[in-house]
Amino acid sequence: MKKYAYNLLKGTLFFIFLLSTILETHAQAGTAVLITVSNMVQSGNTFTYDVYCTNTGTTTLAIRGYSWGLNHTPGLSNGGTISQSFISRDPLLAGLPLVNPSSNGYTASSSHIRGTTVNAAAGNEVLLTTGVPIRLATMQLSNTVLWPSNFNPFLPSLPFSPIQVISAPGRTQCLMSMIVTPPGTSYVINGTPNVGALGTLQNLTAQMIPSPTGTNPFILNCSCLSSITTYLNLTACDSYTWPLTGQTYTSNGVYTAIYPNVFIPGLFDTTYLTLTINYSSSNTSTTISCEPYTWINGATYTMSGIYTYTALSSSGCDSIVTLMLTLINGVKISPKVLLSGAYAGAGMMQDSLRVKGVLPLMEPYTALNFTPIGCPGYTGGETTTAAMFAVSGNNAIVDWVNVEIRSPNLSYSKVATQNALLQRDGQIVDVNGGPLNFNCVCPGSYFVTVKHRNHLGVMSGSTITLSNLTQLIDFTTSTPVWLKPAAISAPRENDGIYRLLWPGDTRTDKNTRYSSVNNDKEAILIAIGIATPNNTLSPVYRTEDVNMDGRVKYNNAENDKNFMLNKILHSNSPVSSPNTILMQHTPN
Ligand SMILES: [Ca+2]
Ligand SMILES: [Ca+2]
Ligand SMILES: [Ca+2]
Repeated sequence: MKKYAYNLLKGTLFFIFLLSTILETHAQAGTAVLITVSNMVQSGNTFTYDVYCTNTGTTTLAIRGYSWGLNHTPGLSNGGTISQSFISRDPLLAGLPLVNPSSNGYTASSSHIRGTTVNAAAGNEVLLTTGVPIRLATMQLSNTVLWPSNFNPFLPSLPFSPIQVISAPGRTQCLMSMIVTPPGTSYVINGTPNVGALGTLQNLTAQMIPSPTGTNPFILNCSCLSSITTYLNLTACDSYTWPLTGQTYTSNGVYTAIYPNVFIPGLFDTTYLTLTINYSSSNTSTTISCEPYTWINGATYTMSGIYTYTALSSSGCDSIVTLMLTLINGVKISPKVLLSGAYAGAGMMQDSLRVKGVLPLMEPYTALNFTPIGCPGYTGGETTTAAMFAVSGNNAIVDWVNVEIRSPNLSYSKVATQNALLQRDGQIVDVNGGPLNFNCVCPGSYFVTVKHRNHLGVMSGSTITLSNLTQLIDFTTSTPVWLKPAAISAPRENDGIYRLLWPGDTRTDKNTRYSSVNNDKEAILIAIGIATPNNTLSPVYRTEDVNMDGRVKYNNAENDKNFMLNKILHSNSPVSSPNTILMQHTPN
């Protein structure tokens, strides 16, 4: 019995309704009451739950009677029949009328669970101390069959909707009969004015504790009751499409996915994704080079072009780099020489080797151990076509020659070489008949050398400025050529007007010698057979064919031995004899 409350507030009655959860937010001051439903405990085909009441305001209240209602999810009965009974309540409430003294408070047709008292007689009210939860009832629901498996009776749809304590058609929501002190005063109860003397009926909203989506949700018939909460950290480049949401994210953030638990219908799991987005980058560089260009990707480019390379940045994202490369297109030259062995006079040569069909389509110099130097991958081996050899007249091909571009410094090192074709008029062309293009040589000053397999080569007497405009280099005039130190023989043969390359180097060892060791005469004999010096090899393409008539002869008319000797004896170098040695005036 709470006489003090009765004496102060006799006859003053309030019915308190909390209309919505919004009003709950005002429940920290003034007059406010909170009803909570919690502590669901299952035992076979029964479960109990508690209903608590707390005076959450600052107004002193006394309770005279109370009722509540809960809607559960359809299907709870699982085909059976549900009944509800009162188990117990806080001993403080012993003076109030019992809950449901004459019925179980369950209505199957509306899935409604209800508890109700009648009001206590005036003077029997119970004081609700502010902030102290009082258990209004522990109730038990029983089913005639087992509950549905993994079933949440208070989870009607998604977990985002708070479990609402009831708004069932024809049913009163949670309500309590209250007495306030002091009497006869108007109060604002959760936003609704109440005049104590008249009394006002108001709805109360209860909330489930704990939340059905929390760590201990109301789930029947399941031992694995917890939702799964996952924290995920991911780093992606540019964007990330999260399979859990199907969304594509392009910026940093914490993203949430809520999705059904695969084991428990009605239970939802949550994953929090902390996403870091790094971005790809790209840039373009422009490079001009007159040499093969080796890029950051390790590749060496010998042609102008646009190249791209995809690397990984420090963040692990693509770093796309584009190279706009312009390569200088080398240098072009058009040298001119006359070979004494093939010389026909008047600045022209004969082309017996071509006429006799012994000229090879592939250059002979690589096989003679001339070192090919050029663009990356160049290994010599130039080939021409039968059509080139079908040309007659002044541009008919006499033979292959070897052309070198050499460094302007004293090393005279070879920068590039090319095997080319020599025309009857002395012009040297490439395998297609055009000027010689050294694609990988930068414009600049160079020495130029022309060599022949059985003639003594020459080098320009000074450096020549080369570019991609074809440079004529005429070794047939009196313009001085480079002189080899200590070499006493003339670098070229002088026919009075033209300069010719000395013939007779049958061994291709940069000299023409008729006598002594390693002389070029004996090579002729060896070629045709020492025991058969009168033999003739014909038609042949051989270095021993000094006069380039397609025959190798040691004796008799038009033999190569005497042709050689005749050139040596007329070399005047310094006083010619068969022992005179003609030297090639090139650095090597
Ligand atoms: Ca020509
Ligand atoms: Ca020789
Ligand atoms: Ca011959």
